[in-house]
Formats: sequence, structure tokens, C-alpha cells
Amino acid sequence: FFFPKQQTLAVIKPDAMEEHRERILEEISGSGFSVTQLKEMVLSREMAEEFYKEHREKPFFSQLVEFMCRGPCMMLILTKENAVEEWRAMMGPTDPEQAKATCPNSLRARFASDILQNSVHGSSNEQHAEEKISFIFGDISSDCRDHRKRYQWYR
Ligand code: DGI
Repeated sequence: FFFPKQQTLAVIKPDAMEEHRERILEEISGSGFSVTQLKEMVLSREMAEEFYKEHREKPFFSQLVEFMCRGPCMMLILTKENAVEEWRAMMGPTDPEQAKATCPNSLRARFASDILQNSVHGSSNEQHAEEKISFIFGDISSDCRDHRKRYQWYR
């Protein structure tokens, strides 16, 4: 029985790039995700604001934007069945203190410093995944998208 593969956007945030990037990449591969695209980039302030626009009204928004463009990020498209949910589970809760208490093996429990500098990002649903993947990696033509969907079904 086939389930379609799903894509999600994962980000290794600036706080984790120096010390934890290699370990995180190893664990991604070891957990059965295919990394279908990857790039390292420094977000501009404008891009960081757009990326986190859903949080524009939050009191921590300016801190969040500042942090996200403080240094390079690693942007990854992860492909797997149920990728959105599985990557979120691997990340663990937003707050590392909660992560340590409830999911001690999660990436945030092990690598995050605090609720802001929490080492990784993952799209929270399929629609966000598609939107943020286009935002970071650019739009792909519908031809190409159809082909990709078909390829994922039958692979
Ligand atoms: O999807 P998540 O990254 O787990 O969490 P989210 O979408 O609620 O928040 C996005 C990011 O904003 C989160 O990874 C870190 C930051 N953030 C969330 N809640 C707080 C926060 N930063 C501060 N300083 N305080 C918060 O309460």
C-alpha cells in the first residue's frame, strides 16, 4: 500500500550552525528523510520578517527577526511519508525546558539554548510547508511539481 511522500521545510537556525549542524544532518538522514534540496544562506531582515509573518503581532517578533538574520541558516527540503509531522516530532516542543521534560531525545531538548534560540524550525502544516518552500527555494513550474508528485507516488 502506497502513501504519497510529503515535503516539509526544515531550517537549522543560526544558534545551531556552528556546533550542531553536522549532528542534526546525520540524524535527519538516519531517520529516513531524503534531503531533496539544501542551501546555506543568511536571511535579510526583510526575508526573516516575511518568513515569520504569522508572528508579526507577537511581543517577541523583533527579537525573532534579529536572531534569524544574525548568521547563516541551513535550509532543507525534507521528503518522507508524513514528513511534516515526523520532522516536528524530531524537533520537539518550542521551549527546550518543556522539550527536556517531555521529549528528552528531541533535537531541541539536546541542542536548543532557550525558547528563542531553539536550533531548528519545521513547517507546522502542509500548506505552510508548500508556501515556505516556494519562498525560500523559489517557485517551481506546475509541470515540474506534477512530475515531482508522480515521482513520489511511484518511487
Ligand atoms: O513552530 P515553533 O518554532 O515550535 O514555534 P512558534 O511557531 O510558536 O514560534 C516561532 C518561533 O518564535 C520559535 O521557534 C521561537 C520564537 N518564539 C516562540 N515563542 C516565543 C518565542 N520567542 C520568545 N522570545 N518568546 C516566546 O514566548
